[in-house]
Amino acid sequence: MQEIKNVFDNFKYFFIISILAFPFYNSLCSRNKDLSYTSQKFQYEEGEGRTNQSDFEVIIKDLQIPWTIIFISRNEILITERAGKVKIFNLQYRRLIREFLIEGVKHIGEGGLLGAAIHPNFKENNFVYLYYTTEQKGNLINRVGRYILRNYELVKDKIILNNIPAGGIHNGGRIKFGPDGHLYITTGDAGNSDNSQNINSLAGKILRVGEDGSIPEDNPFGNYVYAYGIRNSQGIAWDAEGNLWAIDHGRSGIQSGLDELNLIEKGKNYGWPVIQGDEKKEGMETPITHSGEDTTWAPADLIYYNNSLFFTGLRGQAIYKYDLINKRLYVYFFQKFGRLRAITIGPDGYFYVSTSNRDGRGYPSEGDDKILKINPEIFFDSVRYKLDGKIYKLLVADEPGEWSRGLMFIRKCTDEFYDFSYQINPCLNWCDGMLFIFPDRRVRNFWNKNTLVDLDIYWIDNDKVIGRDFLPSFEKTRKIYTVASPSEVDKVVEIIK
Ligand SMILES: [Ca+2]
Repeated sequence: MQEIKNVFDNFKYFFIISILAFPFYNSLCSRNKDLSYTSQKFQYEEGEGRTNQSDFEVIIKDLQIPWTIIFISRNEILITERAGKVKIFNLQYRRLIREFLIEGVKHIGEGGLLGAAIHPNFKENNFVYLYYTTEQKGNLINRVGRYILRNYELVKDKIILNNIPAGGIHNGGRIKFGPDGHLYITTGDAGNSDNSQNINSLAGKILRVGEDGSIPEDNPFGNYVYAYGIRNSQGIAWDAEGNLWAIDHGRSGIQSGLDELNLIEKGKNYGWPVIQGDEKKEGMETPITHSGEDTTWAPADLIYYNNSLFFTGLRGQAIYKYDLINKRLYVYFFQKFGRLRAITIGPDGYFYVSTSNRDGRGYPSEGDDKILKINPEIFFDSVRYKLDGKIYKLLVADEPGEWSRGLMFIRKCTDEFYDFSYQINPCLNWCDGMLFIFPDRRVRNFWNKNTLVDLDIYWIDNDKVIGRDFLPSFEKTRKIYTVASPSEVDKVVEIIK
């Protein structure tokens, strides 16, 4: 009975749509006949959601908790595995060419062989820096050691920084050379949150160390500490202006959430454990953005690319993009590969990302852990359609205005025009553009708020508008495909006035 009623309802809506839309449709077509693509068949490219096969590929399989990926030459990557191995792969042949077991690594809980970095003059001095958990006089500590990688042999050189407090959890572990030539090291509170506010402890900090382990003269407290009040940062990156950014894990347990993205300045206090989320306190820094109380990113690594910060999510199981211009957060590949950890950009301009499904908190699938190669273009104009052999892009809106997640998505409407008429949110406070198309809940009543003509789609090819449609014409084709998978919300077609 319910079903019959639905069908009736749907039919009713179709009727209303047709009546409402008819004059607009006519006027649009008569204005610009060559923009009519309505009779042609749209075909979404193979792949899931907005991603095509060519947008990402698995290039290495069967790793054990890869923690860091760094390029040591155009075709060679160095990977750390948390259990204690450094592996070097040739990407051209996709082959493991060397592996080294790092002496002394204690793989306990979240500790083990974590970060790696190469010296800015690596080509000359062959210096590789490794951050790892080890045991010293019966105590668990974290340490940064320098190694020399020459002729495919990795030789221990010296300890750069020792006695960073370690624990079963919160070992930090990301290391990167900054634009100033110093080595930056993220540490966690090692399970003792008091460490974070203590500027004499190396735990819960962002540290800044000379390439040889010295204390840079202009460090703020005369020791290795560069910034404090950190809970467990595992990712830092500098943007094009040289600003330092860091992700930080927020509280865990039942109340897990409030993961942070912070703009890091020398000597500043990032609040843990005194303030969280939006809380403010004099002398402490509130994050630029955070995940909210009910969402956990578990951010694991951070890079900067094209006015955006990208970070991976372990528990969040996604790649996140924070757009520094419109200050919005976008979510990609949600739950597609499981837990994600390392992310880097190769000399070829592609992103390289590792899964972390074998770290005891995931569900490994065949081939885990993997290294994925991802075309970064998909994070910027990822919405593509194939039409008669040509690929068209729909651009991303910078500021879609008042719309909520999942609003307005026309999802695989197949042959049934009825599919339009399912309710998602009462829609659109913004009907002044065109837009469309968002996951997963379907659309109903969206013509109620304004007139139907407000809902246009513009087809864009190489940044030129080459076609335009609006709802009734889609109904005619009766074939519409997704622009993003339901889980990859937060993408909008650009509004062109
Ligand atoms: Ca904080």
